[in-house]
Amino acid sequence: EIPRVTGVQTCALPISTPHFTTMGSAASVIAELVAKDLPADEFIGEVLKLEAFTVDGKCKIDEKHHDKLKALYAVSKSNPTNLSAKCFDLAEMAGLTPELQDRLMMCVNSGIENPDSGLGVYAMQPGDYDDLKPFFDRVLKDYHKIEGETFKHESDWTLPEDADTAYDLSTLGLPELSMRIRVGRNLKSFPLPGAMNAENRAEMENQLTVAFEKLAENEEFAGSYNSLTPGHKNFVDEAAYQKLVDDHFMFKDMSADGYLKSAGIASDWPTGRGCYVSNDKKFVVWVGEEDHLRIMCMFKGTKLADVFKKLEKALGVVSSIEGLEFAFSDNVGNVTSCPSNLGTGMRASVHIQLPNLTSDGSDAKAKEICKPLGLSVRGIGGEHTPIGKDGTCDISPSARFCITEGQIVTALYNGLKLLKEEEAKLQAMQDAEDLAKEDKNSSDSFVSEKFSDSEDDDSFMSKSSKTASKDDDREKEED
Ligand code: ADP
Ligand code: DAR
Repeated sequence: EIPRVTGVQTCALPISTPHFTTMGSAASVIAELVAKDLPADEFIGEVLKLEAFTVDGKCKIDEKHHDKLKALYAVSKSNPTNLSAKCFDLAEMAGLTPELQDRLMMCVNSGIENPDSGLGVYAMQPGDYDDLKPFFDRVLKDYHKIEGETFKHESDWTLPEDADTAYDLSTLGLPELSMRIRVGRNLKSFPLPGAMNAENRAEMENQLTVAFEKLAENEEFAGSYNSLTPGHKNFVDEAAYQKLVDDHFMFKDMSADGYLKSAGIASDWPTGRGCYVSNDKKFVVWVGEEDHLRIMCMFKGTKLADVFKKLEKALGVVSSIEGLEFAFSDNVGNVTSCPSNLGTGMRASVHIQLPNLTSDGSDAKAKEICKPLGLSVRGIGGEHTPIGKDGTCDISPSARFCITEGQIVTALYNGLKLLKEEEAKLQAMQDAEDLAKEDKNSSDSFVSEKFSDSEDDDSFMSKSSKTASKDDDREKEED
């Protein structure tokens, strides 16, 4: 374990981490190397030769990782907000066992291959958040804006007693909206999606198919499973798959998502992927997307509490099915592939028309207004898709971690209240503008009518001055 130094500040030790490590003489040598502003590969190459990174003349970090580490350092310079690079500590990695070094490099691969990643990190094993805690704690604190040294996620599905009425969107003057709340869950008995092979994926799907057959016996959540795996007894063809996607019951082709591909999460597509849809179409379970399971309730209405309580009940039924034990950590709650979903794994959204905030056809203004409200804006096809032509946006609270499930629904209601006020302000401004235009048009048409039959073709001003002079003559006569 390399002890840590503090107080030595520089732009970037190996991977632009604010953390320095006590490496005695190495600290000053590294500072000299940093000052040389060497190309990333040269810099890392020199650092890894230092005594602090070697034992018996051999680098503590396996050679197979060196090129990726050089690329990660380059990302830390080109994309300093990419958390896979920003939060990485090379000296810390040198102190890990070879197995943990391998796991850590898998976790940051998406960020290395996609420098524009906001996070660039995905967990690969259910235990990664605990086994690689120093690194993941830095990522979680940065991404979820957690103050203070320690944090602990607590889940709580409690809503205020009056939530049925208090969180009724009709109180905001909103019509029935498409409401959806989903949670990401992973089975503790498998690697997370990024580290699964085709065999894992098929085996997990077969286990879940049996679980879904038990679920089909439940009166409220009875339904059927649709598999994309060729040869699976519930296999559906391309047309049926596309219909499920268009109806928002199924996820898009993951192989099109570069971030998920680099993380290994989209591997072996479409093996082991599918969706369970209840007969009433209000309850859906995705299999094999970014998490093993995405469990969701979705229907049109105004009562957020209805969809929340239905999901809570559904989750109770699913998690009671034998063999379905979810990966959970006392520190970080429900374990998810992406740190952005950790803890609750919950995204609560509505599809709402925002014609004024999207009047330029983009989501830019909506995102600008929503960000300070703690809301995310997505397109009608979900993440990385465009908003609707009618200005429909997918609005959801951004927070998932170190917030309770009940607080997320509260955040959605309160956010929509403020968002509606912003939309109304723009509408009022638009109405005033329209009125002013109408007034101008009507006065213009009045004037043009008044003078339309005059013999001379004077300009309006000369015409009006003529009117004024006639009025003067009349006043003089009266006097
Ligand atoms: P996730 O919510 O699981 O992070 P996405 O944002 O990609 O994933 O959305 C997945 C699918 O769910 C997309 O087809 C999207 O249109 C749909 N969706 C999300 N929110 C709603 C909603 N409130 N009503 C209807 N469909 C929704
Ligand atoms: N492109 C990834 C997305 C992170 C959040 N979205 C998820 N998990 N679907 C990034 O790191 O930017």
